[in-house]
Amino acid sequence: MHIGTTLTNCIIETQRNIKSATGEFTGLLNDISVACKKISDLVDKGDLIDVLGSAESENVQGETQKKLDIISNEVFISALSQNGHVAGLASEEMDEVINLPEGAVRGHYLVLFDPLDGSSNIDVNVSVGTIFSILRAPEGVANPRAEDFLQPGTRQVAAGYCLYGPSTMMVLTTGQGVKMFTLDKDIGEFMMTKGEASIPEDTQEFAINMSNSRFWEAPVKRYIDECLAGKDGERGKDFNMRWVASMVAEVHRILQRGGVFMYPLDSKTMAKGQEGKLRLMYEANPMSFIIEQAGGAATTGRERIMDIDPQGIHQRVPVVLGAKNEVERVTRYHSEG
Ligand code: AHM
Ligand code: MG
Repeated sequence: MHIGTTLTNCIIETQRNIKSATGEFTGLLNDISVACKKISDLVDKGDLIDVLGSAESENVQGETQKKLDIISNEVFISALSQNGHVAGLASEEMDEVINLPEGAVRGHYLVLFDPLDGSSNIDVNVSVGTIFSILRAPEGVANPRAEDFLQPGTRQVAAGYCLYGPSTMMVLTTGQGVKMFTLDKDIGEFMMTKGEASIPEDTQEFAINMSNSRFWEAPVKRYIDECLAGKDGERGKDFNMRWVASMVAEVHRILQRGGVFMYPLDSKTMAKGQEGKLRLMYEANPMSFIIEQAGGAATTGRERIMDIDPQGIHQRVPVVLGAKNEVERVTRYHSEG
């Protein structure tokens, strides 16, 4: 597969190498790319078509929904439920898992997604994205229940995100490395612009919401303090910091130029009965799959994210991901207490 090939061709070529492939997975990735193109178009038009601002409703997690959260969710569900490629869907914006209407053709896959991650950024014209995780559906189940979706990240068949930034980019893994595609809006196709993303093992750049520092646990404080001490401290080198507040943009930066991203456990979220901010099934797991496939690592600080046995569709977990040596250091600090 060469730079400049279309996402569609790339998916077809991958399918050719799998003897038992039926074309269903290819069809599913195509449905996802169509949904992302539609969302990209809505994000582009923004205020021109009155899609910005709050919808004045709350999702299951008690977060205020933006108009575009709701519209993107509808776009994704409609693009994925009509072509017989999925058995069921689960979304950040929906309390329950989504079953297909009676009579609709069922496929063999389950897709979990966050239709518009980082949507607090949407009204200020900063990058947002769609994240998705693809799992196999259990055989012979017409209407999968939540339990059927609760598979560890290691069972993901594919994962990806679409970043709506200055360019719209689709980043995808099927477990054989990470490929990047840029949307050519003139011809409506995602074109491959990077065949093999790879994250350097070391870095001098970290991303964390510093305003939460007083709520962090000691190991995270220790790690960040050492980064801030720079050349004069333990690490003997200066660090730079970035925080977009849009996980898709942070992960994309790490894939492009390295770094470490953390949304650790903190006493603020614990007080709300939550184990972290980010959601395991449609944020942490797909991003961990991508990061690991690019040579990085992803843990909660205590365990590998993709090994977690999920307990709920909307379960939250602490996240530390990116440059392997940095993630290992943070994990070591947790084990040292
Ligand atoms: P969302 O799914 O409601 O958009 O929340 C997830 C986002 C992540 O993209 C980002 O890393 C984080 O929330 C930002 O949190 P904060 O506002 O605390 O900086
Ligand atoms: Mg999100």
